[in-house]
Amino acid sequence: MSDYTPKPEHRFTFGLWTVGNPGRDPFGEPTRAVVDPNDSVRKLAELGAYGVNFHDDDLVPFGSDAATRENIVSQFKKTLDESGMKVPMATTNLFTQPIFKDGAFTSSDPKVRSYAVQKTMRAMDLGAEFGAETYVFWGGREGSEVDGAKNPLEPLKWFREALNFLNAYQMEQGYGFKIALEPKPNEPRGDIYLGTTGHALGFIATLDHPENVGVNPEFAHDTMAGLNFVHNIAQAIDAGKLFHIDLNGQKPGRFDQDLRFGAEDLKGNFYLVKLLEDNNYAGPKHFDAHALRTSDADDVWNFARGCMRTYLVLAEKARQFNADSEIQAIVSELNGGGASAFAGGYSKDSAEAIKNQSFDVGALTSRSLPYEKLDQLVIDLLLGVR
Ligand code: GLT
Ligand code: MN
Ligand code: MN
Repeated sequence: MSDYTPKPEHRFTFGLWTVGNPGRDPFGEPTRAVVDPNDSVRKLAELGAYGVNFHDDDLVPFGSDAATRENIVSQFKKTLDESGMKVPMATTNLFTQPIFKDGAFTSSDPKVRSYAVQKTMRAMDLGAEFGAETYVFWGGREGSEVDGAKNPLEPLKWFREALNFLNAYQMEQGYGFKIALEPKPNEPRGDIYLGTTGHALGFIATLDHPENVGVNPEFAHDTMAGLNFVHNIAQAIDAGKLFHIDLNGQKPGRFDQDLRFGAEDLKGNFYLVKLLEDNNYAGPKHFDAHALRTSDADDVWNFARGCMRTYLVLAEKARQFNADSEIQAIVSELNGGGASAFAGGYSKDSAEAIKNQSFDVGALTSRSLPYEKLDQLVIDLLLGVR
């Protein structure tokens, strides 16, 4: 029996807003008391997490005066020191306050856009005080319901201006952040700009300093769009842009459920963990999820334990997959063909050679692809009967 005890070296993190989620939803009041961030840190340390992440307003409530901010910050630093917990990522809340009702960086009001930039610079200062390495941009309100209201090219321009400005600010301050864009297709806006990981990757190439901008994909968000998260993460890794990841559970075609990691689509999550582990993903494994509204305060910690445990179990299953001789024989057989005739790149000679090459179309067509067999072996592995 393996040891599935989470340890700091696994780099599991939680947002203060995740374990602190009081169970409010659009139809109902909270079902749990608000949790003091210091208590969340102490409890998560006890459970073996590596660190916590926060929005500016999660730690220092919106509108706090300078003295209040000072007190909160010094107490929180003390708690982190005592517990050994880190703050690897920080972000800005640009969605709760009504001023952001029509967007922050993509509001058509230039004063709102400037205010959003001011709030983000201050939040970057706060994140840097805690040693954050990654700075996330989730544009929950950056979207529309009425596309007649603004030329859809403008929000892209405004978003780019804001990101370029803020990246220059943090570079000048010497914060050294890796900037990570977090896409989502919809909710709370009817449609959110740059709705998927692929959209974000395309947009990054248009920035002044694309080199330190990457993505923070979330399982729930790409799954809401009906996409294959594993493929999206592979594309982010291929582009050298997987700076951070939000792990959780989600059924396709629903609102953003933010369920416990592994609560849905175990097979998809298995391939996701395998991809991360096989490629030595070294960033934080952040659980952006929350306990069910039906949970009481104690059950929240069952939720947090469950996220980490399932990851570790799936990591072990990935090792088993890699060591299973029957599975590996099939995989090698399927992939044993070597390189294509054009893999070495274009030349006049190779073009000529391929043009003249003869192919046994019948034999190639009738090649056996025992995917059913392979998939059932994976099912047996995951169900623990292998
Ligand atoms: C919010 C959202 C998440 C983002 C957080 C970062 S806030 O909870 O649903 O997906 O990661 O801003
Ligand atoms: Mn989510
Ligand atoms: Mn998220």
